[in-house]
Formats: sequence, C-alpha cells, structure tokens
Amino acid sequence: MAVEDVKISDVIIKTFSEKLRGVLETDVAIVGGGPAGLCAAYYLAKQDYRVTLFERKLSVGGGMWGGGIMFNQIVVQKEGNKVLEEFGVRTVEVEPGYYAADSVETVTTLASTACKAGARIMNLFSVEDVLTRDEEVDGLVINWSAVEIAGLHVDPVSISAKFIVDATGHAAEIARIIERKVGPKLLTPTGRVIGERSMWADVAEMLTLENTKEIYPHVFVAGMACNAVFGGPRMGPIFGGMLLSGRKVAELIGNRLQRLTKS
Ligand code: 48H
Repeated sequence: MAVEDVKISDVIIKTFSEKLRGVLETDVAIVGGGPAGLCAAYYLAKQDYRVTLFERKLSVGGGMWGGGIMFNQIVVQKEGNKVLEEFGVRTVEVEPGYYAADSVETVTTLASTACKAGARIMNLFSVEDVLTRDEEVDGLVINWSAVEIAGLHVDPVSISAKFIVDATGHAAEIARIIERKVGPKLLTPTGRVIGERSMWADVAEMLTLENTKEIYPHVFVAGMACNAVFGGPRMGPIFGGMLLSGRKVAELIGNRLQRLTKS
C-alpha cells in the first residue's frame, strides 16, 4: 500500500495533540523517569489512577542504563529483587543476598510495564515550575526540553495534578523549586533541602525508603531525591532502594487518593 507523507504527519500531530490534552488534568504527576519514577508510575497506574510521568531526556531510565561505571549490570538486595520479580526482570543471586540484573532489561521492562499498565510517559518535557494555590501545590509548569536546552525565551504551559512526585534524582529539582519560590517551608527539619551525603550503601538504602514521604502539601519525594532532601548518604549502583521507594510512594499517594474519593 502506498503511503502519503502528509498523512503520516497528520497522524502524529493528531494523536500527540490528543495525548497532550489528555495529560492536562491528572491524578498524579511524576517528575523524572528513572527507576523510582517508573516504579511509582507502574504501581499507581495499576491502581487505575491517571498517572503522567514527565522526563526531560529523550529516554527514560535515568541513571540505571549505565549500571556501575558503565558496566551495564545493576545490583539489588532481597527486597529489591522481589520488586524485579514482580516486573518479570530476570536476576541472578551471585552472592547470598546480592542479586544482579541486566540494566538494559531492567529499564526497558520497567518502562514497558508502566506504559502497559496505563501510565502516560511524556519524554522531552522539562518541569520548570509548580502551580501553588493556598499553601499547596496543585500542578506543574512544563516546557519542551529543547526550549530549555536552547535557552529560548518561550513561555511554558501548565497541567493540574492532585499529587506530585519529585523523582528527579540527585538534583531534587522540585523540592529546590519550592524552597526557592515558596520559602523554607519544606517538611524537613530545616524547611530546606538538606543536601546529599557521601556514600554508605546500607544506611542510604534504608533512609531512602524511610524518607519517601510528603515534603510539601501534595508533593512527595521518591528515589535518590529523598537523600538530597533529607540529608541521607548516596548508595552507589545498588537500585533496590529506588524500586522500593517508587512502590512506597505509590502506596502513600494511593491511600490519599482513596480518602479524597470517599470524602
Ligand atoms: C523532567 C527531570 C527533571 C525535570 C530531572 O537520576 P534518576 O535515575 O533518579 P532515581 O531516583 O529514579 O534513581 C537514582 C539512580 O539512578 C541513581 O542515580 C543512584 C542509585 N545513584 C547512587 C549514587 O550514589 O550516585 O532519574 C531522574 C530522572 C532523570 O532521567 C532526569 O532527566 C529527570 O529525572 N529529571 N525530568 N523535568 N525538571 N529533573
């Protein structure tokens, strides 16, 4: 069958416009498509919530593709392995309690499973601000990453969300935006982003999970950003904490959304 060039363009423009209009109002907006964000997207979509994940880069996966020092293998502990099993990622227990997985298989499976569960992934979008109303956040301000990278003076657009997840990794970008624009009102001991500490995998993994929580009304933090926000150490190339944090934030927000529906 012959294909027409302009029809191809028309199909892309039509379907993408519909997709973009469909994300204007969402239950949960996740910023960052690393392992924590992808995991959160899957577990929320599985509960049938409207979930949109914004990722600045062309590809999701964040810091997982490169494993450790570009050896594309990742390590998870027993609890993290259970999450990978749920996604169907193949792992090998190399030492007792130390499971290895192929980083490419892991990223692609997390992303594919999240999409198939119904999460909408908008790559090439950067979140540059939040919408604040009456001392709470109820949306995001987004722009094309290409605009950001080129430094063009082009105004963004906004979307509304009942809950936001800062899964932006080491940078903790959403928490820092709130600190800068709203003031030192984060739900941390100082009201500010405390900053990440040096590597200590065991403690970091535990604290990542413990600090997966609400940091400003309607804004939660997940993954590596937890350590930046609450002053936890980094953990190097072990990824169980990221996966478990993504799952925990989905549970916390799921409970809140359930209460909203009942009230
Ligand atoms: C849109 C954005 C924005 C923005 C950032 O870094 P990530 O992989 O984050 P996590 O928390 O899922 O996983 C962390 C892990 O990869 C890691 O770095 C570890 C375990 N390090 C240990 C150590 O010791 O170093 O993904 C975050 C994603 C990235 O893809 C960014 O491009 C994206 O968020 N992002 N997207 N708008 N404003 N800011």
